[in-house]
Amino acid sequence: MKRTALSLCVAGVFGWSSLAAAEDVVNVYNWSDYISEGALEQFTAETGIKVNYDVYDSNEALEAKLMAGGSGYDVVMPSNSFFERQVKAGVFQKIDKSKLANIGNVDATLASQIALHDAGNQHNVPYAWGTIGIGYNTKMIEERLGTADVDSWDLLFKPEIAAKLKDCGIAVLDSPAEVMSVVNNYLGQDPNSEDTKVLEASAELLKGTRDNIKYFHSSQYIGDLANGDVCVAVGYNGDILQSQARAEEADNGVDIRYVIPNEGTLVWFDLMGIPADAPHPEAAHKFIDFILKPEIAAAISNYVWYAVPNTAAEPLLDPEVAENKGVYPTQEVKEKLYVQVAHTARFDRSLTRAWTNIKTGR
Ligand code: N2P
Repeated sequence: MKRTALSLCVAGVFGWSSLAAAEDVVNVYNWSDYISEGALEQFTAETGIKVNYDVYDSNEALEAKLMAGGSGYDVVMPSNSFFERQVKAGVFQKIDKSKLANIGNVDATLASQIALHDAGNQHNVPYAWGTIGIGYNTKMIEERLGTADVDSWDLLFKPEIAAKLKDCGIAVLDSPAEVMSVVNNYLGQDPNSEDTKVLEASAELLKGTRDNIKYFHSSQYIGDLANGDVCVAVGYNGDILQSQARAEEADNGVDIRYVIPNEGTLVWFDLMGIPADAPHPEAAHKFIDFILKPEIAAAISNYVWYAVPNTAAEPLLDPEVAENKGVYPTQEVKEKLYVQVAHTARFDRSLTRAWTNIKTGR
């Protein structure tokens, strides 16, 4: 699933300048496990443009590179709340929609929500969207809790319950802004709160269950859940469903389920943007337009188990994906989802400190 054609670190050292004039290459930096097999080869076959593809698993890591400038990337996919402040910081250039023959395929309802993060959607085209929830191994949970029906964040946030799962392994996303918003929401607070007292209370809650958590990482749990090396993962929906599919394929007796807890959770949108200093903006527009093709968007959704905001792709979705409530949630569940807005830089510093303390058990 992963494809790292050329190390962008090497490219960063030597610079892209010699390639800048010729738009026969595009440097794409995307989330890991987030594209269908063969899509990049198909793009190259159709356009003659070679794709340098590299992956990340953290908004914070991506943002550090973008804010520093000179990343060398042509297309990147931050989540909405991060995109919002990156636009404000001048990270992105405007997208020339007249170059996108397939822009009409974008789901208009979602686009109007996303416009709250980028006025007029001038700098973004949405790639995919999803939720954070709980992935778990039904057998291991049933053995320890007497039931495989999980419907609450209590599984993690009530230390007396989490302690029973410590031996089989709990993994949590290493994603401070997202995970803390989930904790705020669980505690009945505004998930977007920047109140220091709220941050302290949420940090305390996590510290209280820290000892039960095996690790914080934002992609390792896909393999670990599928192999039975962890029994619970607080993760991204599609990654957990990929893990479920991997276990089924391996026929290894591992049964994985994804649940959106009834207290509600975060819904995020990953948005394609072209950095202001992108060396190949023409090629970037072509890549974005390619992703918007109905058959490509559908192939991505079918392969990675994330929802795509592409109306024309809907008829092409596999029924097991289209009808999966973990991918395309019901209206009732949608009403329990909240959207994250951009944090101020000041709050972010407190959040980073709190998160480091939680992870290191201080
Ligand atoms: C893919 C994770 C994508 C979702 N591995 C994060 N927004």
